[in-house]
Amino acid sequence: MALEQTFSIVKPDATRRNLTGKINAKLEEAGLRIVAQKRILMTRAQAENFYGVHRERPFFNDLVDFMISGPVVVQVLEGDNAVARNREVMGATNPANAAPGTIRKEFAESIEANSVHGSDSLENAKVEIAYFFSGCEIVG
Ligand code: IDP
Ligand code: MG
Repeated sequence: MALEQTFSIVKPDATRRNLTGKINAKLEEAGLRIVAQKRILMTRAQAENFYGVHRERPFFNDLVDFMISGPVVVQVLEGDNAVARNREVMGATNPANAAPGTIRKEFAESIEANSVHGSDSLENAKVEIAYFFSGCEIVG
């Protein structure tokens, strides 16, 4: 088992409904340790750059509007196989397809307002962590 760090976001639909604690409990129950966390309001430029790989997708503008519609909680999660483990506890992108007990199955409102982001690879995790956190903000 490899000890990894991954990047997570509690999205605006979840902060609006005061679900940060419930989501954090799910992450911790899955064996993930929250080693950095802060609540921010993303700028449009930050959100556009963060989701840059989706720029050509039809939902891109709506997604950016959604991500800046309220505060988000950005996090660094640490644990054995943290990238895959977090994707597992998050559940499928579309909550209709998410497995029982996952964050998106329990909390997501829609395929867009799906409560959490999680890095999809170790390589992207490193880029995404560095985008929002400096080294001294991460305390493992
Ligand atoms: P992921 O968050 O499960 O990795 P991605 O395909 O990377 O899913 O999409 C990024 C985000 O874009 C999703 O979490 C969701 O908020 C939004 N999104 C993805 N597909 C759609 C769609 O078909 N309609 C609207 N929003 C979408
Ligand atoms: Mg993704």
